[in-house]
Amino acid sequence: MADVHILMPTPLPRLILDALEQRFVVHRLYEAQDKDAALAAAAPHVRAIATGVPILVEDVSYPITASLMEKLPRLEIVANLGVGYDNVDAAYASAHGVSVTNTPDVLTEETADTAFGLLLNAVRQFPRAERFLRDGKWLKGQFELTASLRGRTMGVLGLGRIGQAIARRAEAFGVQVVYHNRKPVEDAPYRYYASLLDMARDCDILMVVAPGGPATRGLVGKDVLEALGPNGVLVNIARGTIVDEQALIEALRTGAILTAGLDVFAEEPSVPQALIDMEHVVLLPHVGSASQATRDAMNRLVIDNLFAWADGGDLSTPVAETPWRRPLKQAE
Ligand code: 8YV
Repeated sequence: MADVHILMPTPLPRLILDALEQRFVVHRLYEAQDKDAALAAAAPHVRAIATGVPILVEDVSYPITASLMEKLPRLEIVANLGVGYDNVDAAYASAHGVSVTNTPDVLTEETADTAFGLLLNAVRQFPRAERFLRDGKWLKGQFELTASLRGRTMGVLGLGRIGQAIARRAEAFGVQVVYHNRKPVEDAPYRYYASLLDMARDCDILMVVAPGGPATRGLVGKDVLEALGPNGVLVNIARGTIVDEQALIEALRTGAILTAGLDVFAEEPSVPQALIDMEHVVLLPHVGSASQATRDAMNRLVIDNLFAWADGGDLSTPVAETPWRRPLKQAE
Protein backbone atom coordinates (compact mmCIF):
# COMPACT_ATOMS: atom_id res chain seq x y z
CA MET A 1 0.00 0.00 0.00
CA ALA A 2 1.26 3.46 -0.88
CA ASP A 3 2.35 5.73 1.96
CA VAL A 4 -0.34 8.06 3.23
CA HIS A 5 0.95 11.59 3.84
CA ILE A 6 -0.38 13.86 6.57
CA LEU A 7 0.47 17.51 7.08
CA MET A 8 0.86 18.72 10.67
CA PRO A 9 1.28 22.51 10.52
CA THR A 10 1.30 23.08 14.30
CA PRO A 11 2.63 20.82 17.05
CA LEU A 12 0.04 18.47 18.51
CA PRO A 13 0.25 16.38 21.70
CA ARG A 14 2.69 13.47 21.72
CA LEU A 15 -0.13 10.90 21.86
CA ILE A 16 -1.46 12.09 18.51
CA LEU A 17 1.94 12.41 16.87
CA ASP A 18 3.04 8.92 17.96
CA ALA A 19 -0.19 7.27 16.81
CA LEU A 20 -0.14 9.02 13.44
CA GLU A 21 3.52 8.28 12.82
CA GLN A 22 2.87 4.57 13.22
CA ARG A 23 0.58 4.62 10.21
CA PHE A 24 1.30 7.67 8.15
CA VAL A 25 4.11 9.83 6.86
CA VAL A 26 3.72 12.95 8.99
CA HIS A 27 5.10 16.22 7.64
CA ARG A 28 5.84 18.35 10.69
CA LEU A 29 5.69 21.73 9.06
CA TYR A 30 6.42 23.57 12.31
CA GLU A 31 9.92 22.10 12.40
CA ALA A 32 10.88 23.30 8.93
CA GLN A 33 13.27 26.22 8.65
CA ASP A 34 11.65 27.22 5.40
CA LYS A 35 7.96 26.42 5.78
CA ASP A 36 7.03 27.46 2.25
CA ALA A 37 9.63 25.15 0.76
CA ALA A 38 8.62 22.28 3.05
CA LEU A 39 4.98 22.81 2.15
CA ALA A 40 5.74 22.91 -1.57
CA ALA A 41 7.66 19.62 -1.29
CA ALA A 42 4.91 17.85 0.67
CA ALA A 43 1.90 19.37 -1.12
CA PRO A 44 1.52 16.88 -4.01
CA HIS A 45 1.35 13.99 -1.54
CA VAL A 46 -0.71 15.37 1.35
CA ARG A 47 -4.12 13.74 1.77
CA ALA A 48 -4.88 14.79 5.34
CA ILE A 49 -4.16 17.60 7.78
CA ALA A 50 -3.98 17.16 11.54
CA THR A 51 -4.22 20.47 13.33
CA GLY A 52 -5.56 22.28 16.38
CA VAL A 53 -5.41 25.44 18.39
CA PRO A 54 -1.74 25.37 19.39
CA ILE A 55 -1.09 24.33 22.95
CA LEU A 56 2.06 24.24 25.04
CA VAL A 57 4.02 26.00 22.36
CA GLU A 58 5.21 29.42 21.56
CA ASP A 59 3.56 31.43 18.86
CA VAL A 60 2.78 28.78 16.24
CA SER A 61 -0.50 29.62 14.64
CA TYR A 62 -1.18 28.19 11.20
CA PRO A 63 -4.81 28.52 10.12
CA ILE A 64 -6.11 26.08 7.52
CA THR A 65 -7.14 28.65 4.96
CA ALA A 66 -8.56 28.29 1.48
CA SER A 67 -5.21 29.32 0.01
CA LEU A 68 -3.44 26.55 1.94
CA MET A 69 -6.00 23.94 0.90
CA GLU A 70 -5.77 25.09 -2.73
CA LYS A 71 -2.15 24.02 -2.68
CA LEU A 72 -3.08 20.46 -1.68
CA PRO A 73 -4.75 18.79 -4.68
CA ARG A 74 -5.18 15.43 -2.95
CA LEU A 75 -6.53 16.77 0.36
CA GLU A 76 -9.44 14.71 1.73
CA ILE A 77 -9.71 15.53 5.41
CA VAL A 78 -8.77 18.08 8.06
CA ALA A 79 -8.87 16.66 11.59
CA ASN A 80 -8.96 19.42 14.19
CA LEU A 81 -8.08 19.06 17.86
CA GLY A 82 -10.73 21.20 19.55
CA VAL A 83 -14.46 21.60 19.31
CA GLY A 84 -14.00 25.08 17.88
CA TYR A 85 -12.69 25.03 14.32
CA ASP A 86 -12.55 28.71 13.46
CA ASN A 87 -8.92 27.98 12.51
CA VAL A 88 -10.23 25.96 9.54
CA ASP A 89 -12.06 27.39 6.51
CA ALA A 90 -14.84 24.81 6.69
CA ALA A 91 -16.90 26.53 3.99
CA TYR A 92 -14.07 26.11 1.49
CA ALA A 93 -13.55 22.52 2.62
CA SER A 94 -17.24 21.77 2.19
CA ALA A 95 -17.33 23.26 -1.29
CA HIS A 96 -14.36 21.12 -2.30
CA GLY A 97 -15.44 17.82 -0.80
CA VAL A 98 -12.87 17.92 1.99
CA SER A 99 -14.09 16.55 5.34
CA VAL A 100 -13.47 18.48 8.53
CA THR A 101 -13.68 16.80 11.93
CA ASN A 102 -13.52 18.32 15.42
CA THR A 103 -13.64 17.05 19.01
CA PRO A 104 -17.11 17.75 20.45
CA ASP A 105 -18.92 16.10 23.36
CA VAL A 106 -15.86 14.72 25.16
CA LEU A 107 -15.05 18.22 26.45
CA THR A 108 -18.56 19.50 27.13
CA GLU A 109 -18.76 18.95 30.89
CA GLU A 110 -15.13 19.94 31.54
CA THR A 111 -15.55 23.22 29.73
CA ALA A 112 -18.85 23.91 31.49
CA ASP A 113 -17.07 23.31 34.82
CA THR A 114 -14.44 25.84 33.83
CA ALA A 115 -17.11 28.37 32.92
CA PHE A 116 -18.74 27.98 36.28
CA GLY A 117 -15.43 28.18 38.09
CA LEU A 118 -14.72 31.45 36.33
CA LEU A 119 -18.16 32.77 37.17
CA LEU A 120 -17.93 31.97 40.88
CA ASN A 121 -14.38 33.27 41.09
CA ALA A 122 -15.30 36.51 39.37
CA VAL A 123 -18.47 37.17 41.37
CA ARG A 124 -17.08 36.17 44.77
CA GLN A 125 -13.53 37.34 44.08
CA PHE A 126 -12.00 34.14 45.45
CA PRO A 127 -8.62 34.59 43.72
CA ARG A 128 -8.21 37.99 45.39
CA ALA A 129 -9.41 36.57 48.70
CA GLU A 130 -6.78 33.87 48.41
CA ARG A 131 -4.05 36.37 47.66
CA PHE A 132 -5.24 38.36 50.69
CA LEU A 133 -4.70 35.32 52.91
CA ARG A 134 -1.34 34.41 51.38
CA ASP A 135 -0.13 37.98 51.81
CA GLY A 136 -0.83 37.75 55.54
CA LYS A 137 -3.51 40.43 55.36
CA TRP A 138 -6.09 38.31 57.17
CA LEU A 139 -4.05 38.73 60.33
CA LYS A 140 -4.92 42.41 60.17
CA GLY A 141 -8.57 42.27 59.14
CA GLN A 142 -11.39 40.71 57.16
CA PHE A 143 -11.52 40.44 53.38
CA GLU A 144 -14.09 42.80 51.87
CA LEU A 145 -17.65 41.69 51.17
CA THR A 146 -18.32 40.80 47.54
CA ALA A 147 -21.12 40.60 45.03
CA SER A 148 -23.27 37.47 44.98
CA LEU A 149 -24.57 34.90 42.54
CA ARG A 150 -27.95 35.04 44.24
CA GLY A 151 -30.81 36.57 42.31
CA ARG A 152 -28.94 36.72 39.03
CA THR A 153 -30.01 35.99 35.49
CA MET A 154 -27.53 34.44 33.09
CA GLY A 155 -27.75 35.19 29.40
CA VAL A 156 -26.09 32.41 27.43
CA LEU A 157 -24.70 33.59 24.11
CA GLY A 158 -24.64 30.34 22.14
CA LEU A 159 -26.86 27.58 23.54
CA GLY A 160 -25.02 24.66 21.97
CA ARG A 161 -23.86 21.58 23.81
CA ILE A 162 -21.49 23.46 26.13
CA GLY A 163 -23.98 26.31 26.58
CA GLN A 164 -26.62 23.81 27.68
CA ALA A 165 -24.22 22.13 30.12
CA ILE A 166 -23.51 25.55 31.65
CA ALA A 167 -27.24 26.33 31.75
CA ARG A 168 -27.87 23.09 33.69
CA ARG A 169 -25.26 24.12 36.23
CA ALA A 170 -26.80 27.58 36.49
CA GLU A 171 -30.20 26.05 37.23
CA ALA A 172 -28.68 23.93 39.99
CA PHE A 173 -27.19 27.11 41.47
CA GLY A 174 -30.56 28.87 41.39
CA VAL A 175 -29.52 31.22 38.59
CA GLN A 176 -32.18 32.00 36.00
CA VAL A 177 -31.18 31.23 32.40
CA VAL A 178 -32.08 32.96 29.13
CA TYR A 179 -30.28 32.71 25.81
CA HIS A 180 -29.47 34.23 22.46
CA ASN A 181 -28.70 32.21 19.35
CA ARG A 182 -29.19 32.93 15.69
CA LYS A 183 -32.25 30.68 15.93
CA PRO A 184 -34.25 29.32 18.90
CA VAL A 185 -33.13 25.88 20.05
CA GLU A 186 -35.91 23.33 19.80
CA ASP A 187 -37.23 22.20 23.19
CA ALA A 188 -34.90 24.49 25.13
CA PRO A 189 -36.65 25.35 28.40
CA TYR A 190 -35.21 28.88 28.53
CA ARG A 191 -36.48 32.21 27.25
CA TYR A 192 -35.08 33.03 23.80
CA TYR A 193 -33.95 36.51 22.75
CA ALA A 194 -33.61 37.26 19.05
CA SER A 195 -31.53 40.32 20.00
CA LEU A 196 -28.31 40.05 22.00
CA LEU A 197 -28.69 43.65 23.13
CA ASP A 198 -32.18 43.04 24.50
CA MET A 199 -30.91 39.98 26.33
CA ALA A 200 -28.00 41.92 27.81
CA ARG A 201 -30.46 44.51 29.17
CA ASP A 202 -32.39 41.78 30.98
CA CYS A 203 -29.50 39.87 32.53
CA ASP A 204 -26.50 40.51 34.74
CA ILE A 205 -24.30 37.60 33.66
CA LEU A 206 -23.30 37.24 30.03
CA MET A 207 -21.90 33.78 29.33
CA VAL A 208 -20.10 33.68 25.97
CA VAL A 209 -20.13 30.19 24.44
CA ALA A 210 -20.60 30.93 20.74
CA PRO A 211 -18.28 29.71 17.96
CA GLY A 212 -15.47 32.00 16.86
CA GLY A 213 -14.78 33.17 13.32
CA PRO A 214 -15.94 36.12 11.20
CA ALA A 215 -19.66 35.66 11.99
CA THR A 216 -19.20 36.40 15.69
CA ARG A 217 -16.23 38.79 15.62
CA GLY A 218 -16.78 41.72 17.99
CA LEU A 219 -20.37 40.66 18.74
CA VAL A 220 -20.00 41.72 22.35
CA GLY A 221 -19.11 45.40 22.11
CA LYS A 222 -19.59 48.60 24.08
CA ASP A 223 -23.38 48.64 23.66
CA VAL A 224 -23.85 45.07 24.92
CA LEU A 225 -21.49 45.62 27.86
CA GLU A 226 -23.25 48.83 28.85
CA ALA A 227 -26.59 47.06 28.61
CA LEU A 228 -25.30 44.36 30.96
CA GLY A 229 -24.87 47.12 33.52
CA PRO A 230 -22.79 47.98 36.59
CA ASN A 231 -23.62 44.70 38.33
CA GLY A 232 -22.80 42.79 35.17
CA VAL A 233 -20.37 39.89 34.88
CA LEU A 234 -18.92 38.76 31.56
CA VAL A 235 -17.59 35.20 31.27
CA ASN A 236 -15.91 34.07 28.07
CA ILE A 237 -14.81 30.48 27.54
CA ALA A 238 -15.32 30.49 23.78
CA ARG A 239 -13.10 32.70 21.63
CA GLY A 240 -11.51 36.03 22.50
CA THR A 241 -12.48 37.44 19.12
CA ILE A 242 -16.19 37.44 20.04
CA VAL A 243 -15.64 40.23 22.55
CA ASP A 244 -14.29 43.66 21.62
CA GLU A 245 -11.36 43.52 24.03
CA GLN A 246 -10.77 47.27 24.10
CA ALA A 247 -14.43 47.91 24.84
CA LEU A 248 -14.26 45.30 27.60
CA ILE A 249 -11.18 46.89 29.16
CA GLU A 250 -12.92 50.27 29.08
CA ALA A 251 -16.14 48.85 30.58
CA LEU A 252 -14.16 47.24 33.41
CA ARG A 253 -12.13 50.39 33.98
CA THR A 254 -15.14 52.71 34.17
CA GLY A 255 -17.35 50.31 36.14
CA ALA A 256 -19.80 49.99 33.25
CA ILE A 257 -19.72 46.29 34.23
CA LEU A 258 -18.65 44.77 37.54
CA THR A 259 -16.14 42.13 36.58
CA ALA A 260 -15.18 39.43 34.12
CA GLY A 261 -13.89 35.87 34.01
CA LEU A 262 -11.91 35.14 30.87
CA ASP A 263 -10.37 31.91 29.60
CA VAL A 264 -9.79 33.20 26.09
CA PHE A 265 -8.30 36.32 24.51
CA ALA A 266 -8.18 37.94 21.11
CA GLU A 267 -4.48 37.31 20.54
CA GLU A 268 -3.47 34.33 22.64
CA PRO A 269 -1.18 33.75 24.33
CA SER A 270 -0.67 37.47 24.77
CA VAL A 271 -3.08 39.10 27.20
CA PRO A 272 -3.49 42.89 27.34
CA GLN A 273 -1.52 44.37 30.24
CA ALA A 274 -4.59 46.42 31.14
CA LEU A 275 -6.44 43.20 31.98
CA ILE A 276 -3.49 41.74 33.87
CA ASP A 277 -3.34 44.91 35.95
CA MET A 278 -7.00 44.64 36.97
CA GLU A 279 -7.02 42.69 40.21
CA HIS A 280 -10.77 42.13 40.20
CA VAL A 281 -10.81 40.35 36.83
CA VAL A 282 -10.20 36.59 36.72
CA LEU A 283 -7.91 35.41 33.93
CA LEU A 284 -7.10 31.85 32.87
CA PRO A 285 -4.68 30.67 30.16
CA HIS A 286 -7.24 28.91 27.89
CA VAL A 287 -7.67 25.87 30.12
CA GLY A 288 -11.37 25.21 29.48
CA SER A 289 -10.85 21.61 28.39
CA ALA A 290 -7.42 21.18 29.93
CA SER A 291 -7.73 18.23 32.28
CA GLN A 292 -5.63 15.18 31.48
CA ALA A 293 -8.65 12.93 30.99
CA THR A 294 -10.50 15.32 28.72
CA ARG A 295 -7.47 16.15 26.63
CA ASP A 296 -6.73 12.41 26.29
CA ALA A 297 -10.27 11.87 25.01
CA MET A 298 -9.92 14.78 22.56
CA ASN A 299 -6.59 13.43 21.34
CA ARG A 300 -8.10 10.00 20.80
CA LEU A 301 -10.93 11.49 18.78
CA VAL A 302 -8.46 13.13 16.40
CA ILE A 303 -6.73 9.77 15.96
CA ASP A 304 -10.05 7.89 15.57
CA ASN A 305 -11.22 10.23 12.84
CA LEU A 306 -7.98 9.91 10.87
CA PHE A 307 -7.80 6.15 11.29
CA ALA A 308 -11.46 5.76 10.26
CA TRP A 309 -10.75 7.88 7.18
CA ALA A 310 -7.68 5.80 6.29
CA ASP A 311 -9.69 2.58 6.74
CA GLY A 312 -12.55 3.86 4.60
CA GLY A 313 -14.85 3.77 7.64
CA ASP A 314 -17.25 6.30 9.09
CA LEU A 315 -15.84 9.47 10.58
CA SER A 316 -16.73 9.84 14.27
CA THR A 317 -17.27 13.58 14.38
CA PRO A 318 -17.58 15.47 11.10
CA VAL A 319 -18.52 19.15 11.52
CA ALA A 320 -21.85 20.61 10.42
CA GLU A 321 -20.46 22.05 7.18
CA THR A 322 -19.18 18.63 6.02
CA PRO A 323 -21.82 16.26 7.44
CA TRP A 324 -21.01 13.27 5.27
CA ARG A 325 -19.61 10.40 7.35
CA ARG A 326 -17.49 8.91 4.59
CA PRO A 327 -14.94 11.16 2.90
CA LEU A 328 -16.24 12.19 -0.51
CA LYS A 329 -12.94 12.02 -2.29
CA GLN A 330 -11.77 8.53 -3.06
CA ALA A 331 -8.22 7.58 -2.30
CA GLU A 332 -6.21 6.49 -5.29
C1 8YV B 1 -8.52 23.92 22.45
C2 8YV B 1 -10.70 24.80 22.50
O1 8YV B 1 -8.89 23.32 21.29
O2 8YV B 1 -11.92 22.88 21.90
C3 8YV B 1 -11.70 24.07 21.70
O3 8YV B 1 -12.34 24.71 20.85
O4 8YV B 1 -10.65 25.97 22.48
C4 8YV B 1 -9.73 24.06 23.31
O5 8YV B 1 -10.20 22.88 23.81
C5 8YV B 1 -7.42 23.20 23.10
O6 8YV B 1 -6.53 24.19 23.38
C6 8YV B 1 -6.81 22.12 22.29
O7 8YV B 1 -6.02 22.64 21.26
